[in-house]
Amino acid sequence: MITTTGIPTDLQQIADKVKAGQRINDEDCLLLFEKASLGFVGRLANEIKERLHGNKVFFNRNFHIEPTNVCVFSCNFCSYSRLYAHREEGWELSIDQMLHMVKKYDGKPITEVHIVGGVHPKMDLPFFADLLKAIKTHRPELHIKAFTAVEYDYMFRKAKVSAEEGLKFLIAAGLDSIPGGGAEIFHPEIREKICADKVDADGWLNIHETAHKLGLHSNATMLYGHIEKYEHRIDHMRRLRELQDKTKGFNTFIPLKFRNKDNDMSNVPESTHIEDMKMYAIARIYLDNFPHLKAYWPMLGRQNAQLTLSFGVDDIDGTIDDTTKIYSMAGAEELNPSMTTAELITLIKQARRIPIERDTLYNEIRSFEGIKIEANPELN
Ligand code: V47
Ligand code: SF4
Repeated sequence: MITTTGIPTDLQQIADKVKAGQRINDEDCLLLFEKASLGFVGRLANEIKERLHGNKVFFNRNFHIEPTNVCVFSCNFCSYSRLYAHREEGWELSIDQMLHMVKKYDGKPITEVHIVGGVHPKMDLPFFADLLKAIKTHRPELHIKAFTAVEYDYMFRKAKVSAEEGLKFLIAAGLDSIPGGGAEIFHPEIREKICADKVDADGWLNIHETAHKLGLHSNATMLYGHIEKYEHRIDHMRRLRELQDKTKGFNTFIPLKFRNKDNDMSNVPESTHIEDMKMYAIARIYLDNFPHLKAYWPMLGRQNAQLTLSFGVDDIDGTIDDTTKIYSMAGAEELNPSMTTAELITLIKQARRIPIERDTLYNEIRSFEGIKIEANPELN
């Protein structure tokens, strides 16, 4: 059946639900993936984005520390890690080296350090607690967003502590929030094929639920565009939506496009740009209880990240300052990911949006509406 506007009735019913602020179900979501045009989902997602945040697009000033790329796990999509047996090919940073990286930003208006890396058998819970303490002692106001649920699961099991005990210990040392990595695809049919040996869906969700109960906020990711089917993406988002209903602890959802360079899944083609934009739009429509949707520009590239701002995205992460290797090693366009604040602002303004600098928890620091960015050295 087709409506007078030319839109199939089933799709029109979904549009009516979204416009009325109602939640769509899994069948609706599958229909959007399979049948809806990019324009159709894009319009709906944009409506939701503007209802939530008007014309604002958020960014922050951050840098990454990747303590090591040595990893006990062997995820097939990972281009970044080196097994412990080949650790001479990777890197292992000491606390002093990492503190030195933090000190490079002394006097600069950075608000967040994002710490994530491989799972190294010798970097344990006391080591990371000492790292957090050293950073907080040096710069107490710097927000530390650190370690994925995969890293927590390993370090807590090794230390023989529960998620609650381990997280409390790290919060006391300076942990402020948790990034969204390690989620990949929750469904066991796919998880067993792409990352069989690391924490499963329940373990990942349990760590985030525990963190939320302890008052921490966290993010959630999904690695899409490889061997998974739409049903697996929907299953993944449903589990996140259910947990968010319980805890309200997630800040943002970050779809991560699978990149296929130099990994054991290099034979799997990457998704098209149209598929990427549809993924963002449908995530915005389905995850009605997630306040934010982030496009991570080092992985998508600047121009595609800019395009997502018309497909439901309200956040493009941070300046990064060339401090992450995960995506460049996997084939992302951004070989040396770094943008000045002025470049981030320009990118957002070119999409006719209002750039808002935020902190990690989305408190607004400064609006750049109407501010001339040329010849403003503070933004470089
Ligand atoms: O979990 C690894 C992904 C993630 C590949 O919370 C790959 O603000 C694509 O989670 N192709 C880690 N993706 C990074 C991450 C993240 C990034 C930015 C911001 C936040 C946040 C979190 O990177 C891993 C995995 O899903 N990844 N290899 C690859 N070949
Ligand atoms: Fe290790 Fe993470 Fe790479 Fe998996 S994705 S091999 S857990 S570094």
